[in-house]
Amino acid sequence: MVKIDILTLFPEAFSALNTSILKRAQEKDIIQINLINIRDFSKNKHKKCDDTPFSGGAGMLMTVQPIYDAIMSVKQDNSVIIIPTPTGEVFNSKLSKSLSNYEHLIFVCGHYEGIDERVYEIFNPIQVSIGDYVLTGGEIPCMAIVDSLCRFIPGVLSKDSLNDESFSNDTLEYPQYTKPKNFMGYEVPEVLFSGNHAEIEKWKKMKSLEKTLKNRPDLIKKDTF
Ligand code: 6GU
Repeated sequence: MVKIDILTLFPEAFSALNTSILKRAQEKDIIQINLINIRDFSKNKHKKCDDTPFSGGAGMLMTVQPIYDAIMSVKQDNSVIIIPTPTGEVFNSKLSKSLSNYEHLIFVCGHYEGIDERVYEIFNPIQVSIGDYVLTGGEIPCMAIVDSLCRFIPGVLSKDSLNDESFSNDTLEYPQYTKPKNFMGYEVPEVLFSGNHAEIEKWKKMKSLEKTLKNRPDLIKKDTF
C-alpha cells in the first residue's frame, strides 16, 4: 500500500480525491490518503500559521514552526517530501511515474505567497510545479500530482489502460468513438468496423501523429519521419 499524507491549511479542498477511481483504490487498500491540518500544529495561541515576509513585499508567508511539527508528526525513514510550488521542476508523466514507486509520500501545500525558505533548507523536498502560471495555493497542484501518480500504482487502473494513452510514447492519444455509429449524421470512421487490425493500427498512429502535430508540435522528435 502506498501511503500519501497531505499537509494543508485547507483539508476540505481535497474531497475530489475521495471520488471515482481514487475512492475505489482507497477502499481496496491499494493507496491510503490522509489529510493533516497544519493549523493543528501551530504553537501560537491563536493557531496562527502565516506572517509578513522580512523582505517586505505583498502578502503573507506560511511560518516554519507549524509545518515543521506537522511534517515530523508523519515522517518515517522511507518518506519522500514533495512541495508543490510554481518555482519547482515542471511536472510530467515521467516524474509522475517515478513518484508512484515510493511507499510514503508527504505533500506540503503552501498557500498565500508561499512558505518560509527554512522548510526547504531543513527537509530538502522535491519541488514540483504543474506549469508556467500561478495558482493561489498548492492544494490544486497537489491533487493533480496525486491523481496522476496514483494511476501508475499497480491495481489502481484496469490492465492495459496505461499503454496507449497520451504521453506514454511522446505522442497524444488517438480519437475514440463509442455507440451509436451515427449521431445526427456524425458517423464513426468506417475503418474502425473493418476488422482489419493492421489498418486500424495504422489509422490510430496517423490520427495520433496528426493530433500531436496540431496541438503539441514540441513533442515530435526530428527523427519521427
Ligand atoms: Cl505547484 N503552486 C502554485 N501556487 N501555483 C502553481 C503551481 C504550484 N504550479 C503551477 N502554478
